[in-house]
Amino acid sequence: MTMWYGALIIGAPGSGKSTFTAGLSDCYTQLKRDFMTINLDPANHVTPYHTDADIQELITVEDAMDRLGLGPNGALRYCMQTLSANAQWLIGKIRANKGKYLLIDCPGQLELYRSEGEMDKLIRVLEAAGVRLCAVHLTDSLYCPDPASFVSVVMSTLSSMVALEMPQINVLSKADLFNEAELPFDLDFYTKLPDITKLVDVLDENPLLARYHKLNRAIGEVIQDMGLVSFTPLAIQSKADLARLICTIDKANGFQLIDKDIREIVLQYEHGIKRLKKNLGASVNITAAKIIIADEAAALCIPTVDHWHTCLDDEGEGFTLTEAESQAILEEAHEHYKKLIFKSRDEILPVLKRQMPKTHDGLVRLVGEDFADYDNVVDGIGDEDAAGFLKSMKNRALDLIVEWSQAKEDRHEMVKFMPLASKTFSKMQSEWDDLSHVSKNRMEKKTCFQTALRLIDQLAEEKGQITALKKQLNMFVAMGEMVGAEIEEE
Ligand SMILES: Nc1nc2c(ncn2[C@@H]2O[C@H](COP(=O)(O)OP(=O)(O)OP(=O)(O)O)[C@@H](O)[C@H]2O)c(=O)[nH]1
Ligand SMILES: [Mg+2]
Repeated sequence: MTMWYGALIIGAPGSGKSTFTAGLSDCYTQLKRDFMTINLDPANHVTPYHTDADIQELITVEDAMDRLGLGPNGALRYCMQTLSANAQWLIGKIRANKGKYLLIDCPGQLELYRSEGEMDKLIRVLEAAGVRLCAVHLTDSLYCPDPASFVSVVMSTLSSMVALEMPQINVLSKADLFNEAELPFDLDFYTKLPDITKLVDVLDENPLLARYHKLNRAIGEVIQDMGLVSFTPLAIQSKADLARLICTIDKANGFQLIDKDIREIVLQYEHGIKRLKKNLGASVNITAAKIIIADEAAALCIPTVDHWHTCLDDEGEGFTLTEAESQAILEEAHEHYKKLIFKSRDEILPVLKRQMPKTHDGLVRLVGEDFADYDNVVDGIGDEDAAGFLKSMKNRALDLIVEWSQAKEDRHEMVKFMPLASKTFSKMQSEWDDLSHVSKNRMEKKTCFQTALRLIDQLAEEKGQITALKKQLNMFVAMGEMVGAEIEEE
């Protein structure tokens, strides 16, 4: 399911929501984060940011006031009800911007943020469509000098936290206007709220409010007992404040995790994924490939990502033949193999070049001109035993090709060739068995041979090719042994 992450920017009228949306837009542009801005405030005629979707395309407060004779607040609620009823309009806008981070600027009227209210319903619909939001609730620090107002805005902050049932970050906006000298407490007190009942004590100093001492204390205790509200100060000009908030929001809505994951995949795995698709088919199961590589990496005691790079991030094209190339090689082999005779291993490539150029080119792409690429890899392992094994394997295979080229046209010679080939394969197997674990691991770290075989066998469009090949080889070795025993008896 496609997911969208974003911030739902809420708070009382004038608390700085639109300014904050604009501040985040600027930062995201600088950070090169793909985002879209959505204005859900039907009274926001001018926004300090570019809007990608705007509720005013659907309805405006003036429309509602004119047509239904409603006052500004009633009209706003009507607009939000219209939006709720037409949530698919908004979802369509979001779906058209796949994977973009959402910045949603909301209206300020507190009554919209009740439980089961207009915003609550809209949020649930968005959640069902795969939108993961974090509410950012702005509170104007201009309320700090008046304890009664401040207690009331803290209450409304708490109320939206409880009603909306979603992660919420509380911001004390316009922190640059906070003037400690004029206030009974410092900024830390207003943001961390260690004991809000102290503000209630200040209220008691006002004879008018002292009459409501019990009520005020009860409200203070509700806030205190909930222990949910604290604020992050924000001065919109401060990039440091914005950066801190961006990190907090990303953590709260889960974007931090996915963002890391996407970046990891894009940066660390992108090239390898392309190569896997090219070599094993576009529908190759990338997760299964990662599991195989992780498994092999664990056996080698190296990080998965390192092994992934070695196995798949070859800067060159790697050994891939198009279907047409493979077909051409098969046809060429079918036509010319009978005339093919090598006197020694050194003749193999030159003779192929003359008689079967397509096959020659394919082979050179795999091993390099004159086996140079093969030899480079072998020398790069940095392990004498492993290098010795691989060189011996190459020579044994080439010698076998020489023998086969000479025997293939003579049935009697072919009978003798079978036990010879069988012995060669058995020797290769025992040389492999004799190789120490350390050498095998060093070899695998450089060549990814074992890993590549597993990837091909388990993930290529036609599965089990390597397993089938091993079975055939085992059968061939057994047959060779049988034939060899018979020849000896004769
Ligand atoms: N000094 C200062 N002023 C700010 C800050 N943030 C916003 N303002 C100002 O506060 C006023 C209100 O800001 P808006 O962004 O329009 O607030 P709003 O919450 O979107 O308002 P409504 O859409 O009417 O609900 C504007 O004049 C802003 O310039 C800030 O961090 N510091
Ligand atoms: Mg606004």
